[in-house]
Amino acid sequence: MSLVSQEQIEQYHRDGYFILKSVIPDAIVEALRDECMRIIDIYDKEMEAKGLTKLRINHYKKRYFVANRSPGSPIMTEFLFGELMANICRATIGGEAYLYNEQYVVKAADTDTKFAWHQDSGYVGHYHSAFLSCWCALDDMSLENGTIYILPYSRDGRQDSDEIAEHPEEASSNDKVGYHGDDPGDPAIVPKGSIVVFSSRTFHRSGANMTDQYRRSYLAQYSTEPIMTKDGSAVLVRAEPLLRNGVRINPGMAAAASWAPLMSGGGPGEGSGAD
Ligand SMILES: O=C(O)CCC(=O)C(=O)O
Repeated sequence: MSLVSQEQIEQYHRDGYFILKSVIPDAIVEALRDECMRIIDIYDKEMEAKGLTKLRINHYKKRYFVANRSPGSPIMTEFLFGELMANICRATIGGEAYLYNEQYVVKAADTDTKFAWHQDSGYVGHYHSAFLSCWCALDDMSLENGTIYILPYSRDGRQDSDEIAEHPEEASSNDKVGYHGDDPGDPAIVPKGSIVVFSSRTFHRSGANMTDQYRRSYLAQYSTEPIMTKDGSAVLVRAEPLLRNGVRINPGMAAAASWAPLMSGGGPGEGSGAD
């Protein structure tokens, strides 16, 4: 049986998302979690050195979006360019896929850690083809620890599922907010190792972490073509090929070697504007 069922493919096109439960092996979840904590530790030290408690949408010891650290990490690179992600891309966006962005999203034990309704496309800032977001749960996800909530297309009020809403910035958090209705969305209550797969046009949010444990996710995003800056002169974040004609053309480390690490720029949390 293939990883993604026909029913899930239909749900992706109809509702904008589907869920794969417990598909990441435990050892990989643990390795990604270890990398996450190592990277957050470095990030904390960077914020401390700069004397910052808020850096774009990052809030010291509360909520972190740390993007595009995979070039320094073999485990992250193997995961991003491995067969699991390749399978999900083939089933959703098809045989051409580029890594666009990747980031850890960490909520520390703090009630001030919710993240506002948005489309990932709302963080890009100009029109682009929809891309794919694979939100990987590195901890068991619950209402209490601030899982994500998804709003299916049929409930988000848009006329056209390709539409990117306006995303004005919320002053207190710097979050961009794209949905202002009162639908709470559907929470993804999933065990660690699960993946919520959704389109960059799908509205989602996440709750506050009310527990005394970290809540960690890893978001891997893939586009069907390079996503460029508005004037088309440069790649916006990343455009490293994963699939061409459905075939994995970059298994292993080649992408990491050919890409200069962005240590202080790139992802949503770090200033590219893309989420
Ligand atoms: O992990 C989360 O809390 C949500 C992350 C998210 O929505 C995003 O990065 O687009």
